[in-house]
Amino acid sequence: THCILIGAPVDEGQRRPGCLMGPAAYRVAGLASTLAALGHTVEDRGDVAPAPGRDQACANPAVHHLPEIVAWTEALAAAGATAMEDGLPIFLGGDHALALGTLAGVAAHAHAAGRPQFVLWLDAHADFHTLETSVSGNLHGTPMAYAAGRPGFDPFPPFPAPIPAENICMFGIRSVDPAELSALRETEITVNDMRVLDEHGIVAPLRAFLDRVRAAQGLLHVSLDVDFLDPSLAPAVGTTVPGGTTFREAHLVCELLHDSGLMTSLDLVELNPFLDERGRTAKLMVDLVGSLMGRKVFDRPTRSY
Ligand code: DIR
Ligand code: MN
Ligand code: MN
Ligand code: MN
Repeated sequence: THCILIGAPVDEGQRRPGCLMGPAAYRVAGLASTLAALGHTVEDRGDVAPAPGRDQACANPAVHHLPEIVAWTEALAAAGATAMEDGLPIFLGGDHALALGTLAGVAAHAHAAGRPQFVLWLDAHADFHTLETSVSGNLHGTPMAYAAGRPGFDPFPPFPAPIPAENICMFGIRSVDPAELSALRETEITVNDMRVLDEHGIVAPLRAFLDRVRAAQGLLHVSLDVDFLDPSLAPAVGTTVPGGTTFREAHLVCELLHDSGLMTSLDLVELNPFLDERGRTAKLMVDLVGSLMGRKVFDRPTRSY
């Protein structure tokens, strides 16, 4: 696979500075050499630099850094759509607001290619707020709503081809605000919260989703938020939520995704290296990418996919 690294040092989607150091931390933690050791080619396109933000009106006074995030969205959508032509983009965040842009970019590409776009959202949070419903005003809590085509994103470019709810699957969810919950209840989005994973494990719910992606010959964007992991494993994130996935659960998700051969783009988001313990979280994220891209202990024959 030709892996295209795209730095997205977005820091304005939340209030704890440090995510802007994420792309550098992934590079220091050996992401490129990890991919190369697995036999992939790697092209690092450096960090995206957005145009200066333009003033934007917003009725919700809590929302902050809207001009900056709109500018990031435009720049990352363009970089993402271009990279999809050339290989497998891996977006190095940056907070989760970067997914406003990456999802727009990959969805535009899928639409032009006549393929359905699917999303696997690995996160403690649903990130399903609109500009109107956000209580924190932190725009990292909005990308999934934008991509699903919810109204209330007027300052942003219209989402190119809104992703049908049936094509969206969330894993690891355990912190959802009331407005997100009532909106999610109105949709067909598959929400595999931690309770579902406790009861059914990783394999059955993930296979059910991947079978749908395969049957539709879809493109699959995976968005991996550091807080998908339990904070005891991955402390370097601004919004820790107890009760996250274990080391093996997270690797198993990645291994099954690799076996499926279906992933076509990837976000790594919310790493805040300023909160890390000597690169521990950055290295874990790089190890997970290793599993996503084919690292395994034995070459055991896998079940048909
Ligand atoms: C909360 C937290 N739902 C908010 N969101 C996220 O601020 O809207 N934390 N994404 O990581
Ligand atoms: Mn600022
Ligand atoms: Mn998130
Ligand atoms: Mn999160």
